[in-house]
Amino acid sequence: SRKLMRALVTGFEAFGGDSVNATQSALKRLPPFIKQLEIETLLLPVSFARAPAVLAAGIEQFAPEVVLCTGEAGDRHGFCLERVATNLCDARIPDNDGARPTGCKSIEDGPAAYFSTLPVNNMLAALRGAGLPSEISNSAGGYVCNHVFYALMHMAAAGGHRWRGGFLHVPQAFDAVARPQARLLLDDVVRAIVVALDAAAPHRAAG
Ligand code: PCA
Repeated sequence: SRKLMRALVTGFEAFGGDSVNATQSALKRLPPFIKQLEIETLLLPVSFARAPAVLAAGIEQFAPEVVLCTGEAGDRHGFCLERVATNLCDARIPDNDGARPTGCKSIEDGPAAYFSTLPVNNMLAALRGAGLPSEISNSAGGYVCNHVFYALMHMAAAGGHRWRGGFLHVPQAFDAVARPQARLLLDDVVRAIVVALDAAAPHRAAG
């Protein structure tokens, strides 16, 4: 079928005193379509309190079939397909509102964890096939990315949704001013998101 489908891709603002976030920069460079996937982008605040509602509103408005949230993880060497969101907030640094929750739950009455409902194995094979250093990660950390990923999967589990969702962590990308040391190029981040989305599209086999 040549029916158009929609994908919502989110990224984050800069945080932790940085002036850039590779995911925010990459969002601006994404194409409007990837084959029959129509791409909508949404920037999320690095805020434990505010990000989940912004995400929920975006999903409501765009009615996507696929939701891929992305965030930057400065300590990762490759692209990390997150397999599991845990019901945990455990921040090492304050978020952009100055909040630093530690050792608490993302959602008080939620289960311990949710798995991504995107085909992470397919996506990994596609990323590696495109020559992009990638792995599957079993922890999205304890900061706002995990919190948003957990909120996303909690929404998905609530039912009545036809979308599948997951999370991709990306390394820092070169920026002449802010990230002169980074070896990865922003174009590679854009390419990774495109390849991951194409492999996650519902017309593909699950894996
Ligand atoms: N990375 C952070 C939050 C925002 C972002 O891009 C994280 O990994 O939690």
